[in-house]
Amino acid sequence: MKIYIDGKFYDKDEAKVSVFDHGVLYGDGIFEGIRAYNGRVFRLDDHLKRLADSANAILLKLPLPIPDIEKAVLESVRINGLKDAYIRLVVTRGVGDLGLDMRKCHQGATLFIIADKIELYPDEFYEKGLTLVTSTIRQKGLDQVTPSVKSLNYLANIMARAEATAAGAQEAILLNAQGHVSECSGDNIFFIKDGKIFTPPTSAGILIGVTREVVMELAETKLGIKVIERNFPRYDLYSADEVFLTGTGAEVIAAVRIDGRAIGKGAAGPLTRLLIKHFREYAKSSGTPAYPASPAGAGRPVPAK
Ligand code: PXG
Repeated sequence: MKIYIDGKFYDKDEAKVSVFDHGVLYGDGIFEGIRAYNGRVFRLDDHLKRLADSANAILLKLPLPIPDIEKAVLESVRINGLKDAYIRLVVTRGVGDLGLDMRKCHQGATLFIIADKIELYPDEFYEKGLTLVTSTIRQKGLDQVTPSVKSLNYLANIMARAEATAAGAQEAILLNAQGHVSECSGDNIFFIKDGKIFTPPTSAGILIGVTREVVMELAETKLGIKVIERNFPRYDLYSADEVFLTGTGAEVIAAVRIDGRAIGKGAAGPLTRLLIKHFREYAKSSGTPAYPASPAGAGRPVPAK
């Protein structure tokens, strides 16, 4: 495995950052989790836009212009010979003396990219659905560093996930300070009631998921259903016809048990199944190619969206 760090590729054992990196010392940095399907990087433009927005929000100057970061991502997939991949892109504040002052990081930000094989939920989870619990940990408020910044501070999410694991569940729901549902530890959440699809708005405190946006588009274009963004309490999940999660890792996946209650019929529902199907078809047929197109015209370059 070759890992990109600041313009060079290193073997896995040699790929290291300094103990003085403020990403390590303070969690001062941002990241993206991206997927490639069959040699094409899914929604790369959207991920890089979100990275730029996160950087701007935390006053971090990216070490490279976005087009150069895009090239580094594609090269990382290529050099590792990957077709289906999970790409982890991290930008830290870089090396600096001890202390919170970001001006200590004179050398500027560090960018590293890991491109690896992807680990997925077993197939049966897409049929049977996931079990969720509500975490005791509250979502960060909008008056804090907003959850829309994909920052290196994931402790709350990690603790919430540990609560889910301890309860025999796969994911944890985070309520915000108002008691509204925001999102899960690593996924956005939706519910379906009477043929309508609902999801929390960005003002509930969520990561604006790339998969969330794709699913909202697919729901509209393929199912003819507009997704309604509104605040809602857990009650709306308990009494929903279907609940599903979206995320780069999980894609679209049903949630069939929440806090001990069965949701709908207790298995992946019909609209969720349709969305899973449309999402997979779309994911396979789109994305930015990491490899040059073959001469026969197979795998012609496809626009990034
Ligand atoms: N909410 C949170 C808190 C997330 O971390 C999502 C929603 C879904 O966003 P996307 O853009 O993926 O649709 C996430 C995404 C990892 C990993 O390595 C985590 C995510 C994505 C990919 C990998 O744990 N979280």
